[in-house]
Amino acid sequence: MSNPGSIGGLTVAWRLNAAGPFRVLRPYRNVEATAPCRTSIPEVSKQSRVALVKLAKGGRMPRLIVVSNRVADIHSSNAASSGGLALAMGGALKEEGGVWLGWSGKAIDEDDSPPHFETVGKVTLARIDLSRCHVDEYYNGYANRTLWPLFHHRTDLTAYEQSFRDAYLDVNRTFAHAIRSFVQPDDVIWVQDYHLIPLGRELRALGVDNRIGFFLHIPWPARELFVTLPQHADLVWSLFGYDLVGFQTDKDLKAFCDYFETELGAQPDEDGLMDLFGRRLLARSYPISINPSEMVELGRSENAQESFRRVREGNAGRKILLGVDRIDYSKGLPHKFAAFSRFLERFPERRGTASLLQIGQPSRSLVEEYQDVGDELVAEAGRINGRFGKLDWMPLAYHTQSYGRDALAGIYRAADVCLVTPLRDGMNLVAKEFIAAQDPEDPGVLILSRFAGAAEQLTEALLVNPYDNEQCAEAIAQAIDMPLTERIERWRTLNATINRSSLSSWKEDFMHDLRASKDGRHEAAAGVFSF
Ligand code: GDG
Repeated sequence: MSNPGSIGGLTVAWRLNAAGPFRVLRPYRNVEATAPCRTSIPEVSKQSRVALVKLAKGGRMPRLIVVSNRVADIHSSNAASSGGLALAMGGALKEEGGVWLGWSGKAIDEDDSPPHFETVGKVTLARIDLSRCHVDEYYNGYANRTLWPLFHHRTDLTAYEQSFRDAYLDVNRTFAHAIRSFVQPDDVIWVQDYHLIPLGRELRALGVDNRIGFFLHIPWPARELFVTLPQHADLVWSLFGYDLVGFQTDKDLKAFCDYFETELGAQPDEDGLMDLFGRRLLARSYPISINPSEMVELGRSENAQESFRRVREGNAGRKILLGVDRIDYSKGLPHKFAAFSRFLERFPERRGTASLLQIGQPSRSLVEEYQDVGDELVAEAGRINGRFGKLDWMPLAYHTQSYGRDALAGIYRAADVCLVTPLRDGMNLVAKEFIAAQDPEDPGVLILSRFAGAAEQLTEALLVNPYDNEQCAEAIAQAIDMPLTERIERWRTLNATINRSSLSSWKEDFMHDLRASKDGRHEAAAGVFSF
């Protein structure tokens, strides 16, 4: 709900804040009224181009070119920030050789830079610095204030600004030009996530005829909400620049197909192929996973043993409930705290017998809605501790520092119960990491939101509706009381599921289908297509 106004020459958009007892109006964005971002396309130097072409010739062809918003530091596998995507892409690239292109994370005063290349072994990292304006309007704007909230069904937080969309298209164009400068005929391009939906179309418009795949890490929204996006058809249509589009779950794929059926009267065939206006798109689901053996291996490390010991000793004689989430409104953290509070209220005899350890990794802190969630959690944790705490028991520990992946493996193993309760989530890798890290003889219990993509596969978890306080409080009690035989039985099934579809098989399945995909490409290369 926004209502643009003007204060002292600034355009100010207002949103309704429903957090408190009163609904107050406050600005969610302060931008100069005019000044769109400048958009000169950066040139890749001849020297860099020659070096890259040489590299391509020296390596095993064809190369994989991965493109994502950020390029991870794949040379440090234990970096606190290394998530599933970094590990998957880093692994694929190290194995096959190739290039990873994306934003460096730097905001500069000038226009977007050409990529800076860094090659280690068979992998070249290509990092682009973005102008401050683009960071604000593309990254903090269209990606994280428009697409992220909308795709997570938070239309109340979605900002529909033309300048955001313009910057989004600019940055996608910048990336496309950078790729065109070094792409070789047999290279396969794999584009990641919602930041880069139009990249395939931009590449086609530049005559890039390679195989190009796209994977969406977040959920695809319900049609009724998606159509609130101005120029929604253009965004969808731009996906026809790809040969293959992958979703996390069958549910997402279904929502995507529903859009075509209802808005355009088109339907995919049983293989997922869609023909529309003479172009062809293959759409399938590829649930992302983890490499379970990596989690088991990390669990044996010294840091894991140490964190395991410290968590257990700090909670001696008590059940340990654990949460590990990015601080994001989609993760349902305030709902989780409320469920824990309800658990303590409903079962007074259990006070002092269990503690919740919530690890919250700060993210997107320049976006106001994220600051709001962070503030709310600190206040709520204090309220719960103030209300229920005793001299020798703090019910809820809320940490915002990052842990190494090895330390995290030990923390997972030390927990009796893991609460993964997002309001909406593409997959959720924490749920899978927790299962993989457990002791097979004495495994913990997973409480999982039915709205996480992972719930489609992990049906032996205790599935809950995170909006239902009572049900979540009961699930906590059930998890704590669960007999060992039932815990083992559930865990075995969950672990078998995870082992059937690892991160490596996710990547291989997608790459296999992408390499096998054909045509549509040539028609797409021919034209500019937009609604
Ligand atoms: C998006 C989609 C989809 C967390 N704290 C620490 C830490 N983490 C790691 C976890 C896990 C990763 O971050 C979080 O992954 P999720 O899957 O839960 O969530 P998103 O970041 O929202 O990711 C999601 C995913 O993409 C992949 O497709 O599953 O649905 O939203 O790996 O372990 N890692 C370390 N220290 C921490 O303190 N090292």
